Amino acid sequence: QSGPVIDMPVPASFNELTQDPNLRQYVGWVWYEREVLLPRSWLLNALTTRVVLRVGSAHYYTIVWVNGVQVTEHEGGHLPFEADISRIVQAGPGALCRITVALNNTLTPHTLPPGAIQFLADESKYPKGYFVQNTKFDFFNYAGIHRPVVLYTTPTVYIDDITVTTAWTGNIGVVRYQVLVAGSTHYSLSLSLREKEGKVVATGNGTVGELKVVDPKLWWPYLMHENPGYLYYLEVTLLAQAGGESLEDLYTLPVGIRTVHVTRSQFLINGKPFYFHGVNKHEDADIRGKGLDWSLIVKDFNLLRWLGANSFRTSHYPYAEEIMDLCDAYGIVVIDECPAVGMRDQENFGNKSLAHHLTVMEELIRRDKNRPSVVMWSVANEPASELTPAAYYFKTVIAHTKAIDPSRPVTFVSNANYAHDHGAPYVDVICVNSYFSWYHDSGHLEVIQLQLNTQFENWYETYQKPIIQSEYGADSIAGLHNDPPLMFSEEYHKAVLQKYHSVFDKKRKEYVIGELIWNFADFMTAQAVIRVLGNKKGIFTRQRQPKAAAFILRDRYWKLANESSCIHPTVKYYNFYVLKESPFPF
Ligand code: BDP
Repeated sequence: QSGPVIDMPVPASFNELTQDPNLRQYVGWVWYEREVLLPRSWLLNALTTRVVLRVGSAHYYTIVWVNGVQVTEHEGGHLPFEADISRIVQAGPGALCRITVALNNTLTPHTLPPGAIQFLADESKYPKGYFVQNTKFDFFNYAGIHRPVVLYTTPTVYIDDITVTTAWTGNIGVVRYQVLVAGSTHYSLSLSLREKEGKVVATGNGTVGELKVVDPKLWWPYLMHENPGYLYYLEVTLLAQAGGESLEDLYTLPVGIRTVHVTRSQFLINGKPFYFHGVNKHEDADIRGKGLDWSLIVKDFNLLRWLGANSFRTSHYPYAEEIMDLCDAYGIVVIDECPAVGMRDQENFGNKSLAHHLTVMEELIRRDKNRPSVVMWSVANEPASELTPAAYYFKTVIAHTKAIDPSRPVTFVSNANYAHDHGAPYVDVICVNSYFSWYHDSGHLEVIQLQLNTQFENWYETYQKPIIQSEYGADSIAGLHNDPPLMFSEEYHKAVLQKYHSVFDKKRKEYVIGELIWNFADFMTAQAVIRVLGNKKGIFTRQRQPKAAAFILRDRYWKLANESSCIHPTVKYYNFYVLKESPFPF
């Protein structure tokens, strides 16, 4: 009944695991199914045990059944969702649990990112019923169950959510908490904040409160301190009664004590100016597409540290929680972006899109709000912000984001070429992308400095807000050389970067607060005459080997780190390999 069935790993994108071109470009429903045996102890006492199924992310629209009963549906890739499946699995005598997932990767004008199905009806050119999916974003629309699917239990009275914000003054650190409990109104909560070594430094109780830490070890970005990414651990213990038994739910949340502030020309972390010298990434690799891969994650972090990068933007969607955990632990600063990319048509700005956009921001903030590494939310990348409806649309999205999380600044990534920008008036930091001497004045390296200077001056004059160059770069095919530099050669790639850098060096003394290269690594895109097996603007190849541009950037980033007034004097170009003890047991 179901058609062909093949083995499909989870997590992974399904597109590139076979030799079948139809599966690679498939648009529509796919089905996953797996039977698992649950521990009997999970099933015996429905009054005390709650069983949950959690999906890290699935792209794009997902419906989940357990033992044939629908338990949840979710719209949107890149973010987790879960379902309480206790009643279903605890109802029957057997411990077998059949999990069925139907997933559809069709993008519409109202999804994030948006897309459109185009039917091609001319039967002299196309077979009957022929259609293609068109998107206006520049990465391949990989699909599948991209992140881990887990089953876990909690007691029936449980910690549903924790919100933590931090501050410090003088030698006192403050951790404000709010705990949400579900399942009962009768319970007790106690909290202990532990240092990394385990020593309790503050205790509290109740659902809302404040913990004070004397002489706190602050959370600092990588290269801004000799001990970056310092995390405390907040242990929250809930005690309750149910079914005549005592229940205990214990959750441990990593907490970094740090502050973030934005002035008219600076970005301050713990009161000190922070300059973003980092990258834009993609979740993208050979074979697995956007599927989570621990080896790739660790390799990428080692490359970031080799490069001397202190930050990245999660272009153009939220990244896996496993990646975010390491940012917290290593002190890599994150601009956390939602999947609003490729919004180029009028119909992407209606009420339906807006309602979904607000939900996505809520889901993203709920997931990442407690992360010290996340210093700013990005609500969109290069939408058609010149269109009239974009004004109300982005005013609403930004206001909603700030209302849910008043503790972080918000940005909106603009393309320097769009005449009128409806997002910028509402943001705290201006993020601008530009590709001088690439998409415009192609081959003319000599115009970069003038045009970039003009770009910065125009934006600053109009908005009086700090600016991040959130994308710049050029394609190069690894191993292609030409001197004098010609487009697509490694020499041209280097030259573009160097021209941009000379302007950054002037403007960073004024109001430019960061530079993020496009892109960390080559990545797959839809097929197009301007794409050679994908986008080649990576400073690393897709296999994570450095191109010439990587060495230019590495010299620069370590120089910037060493120049920065707040860098600890012992941090040198050469000792990056002295890694601190790994915080995670992977
Ligand atoms: C930028 C987009 C990015 C593209 C890049 C490019 O934000 O997604 O990949 O252009 O064309 O405008 O390389």
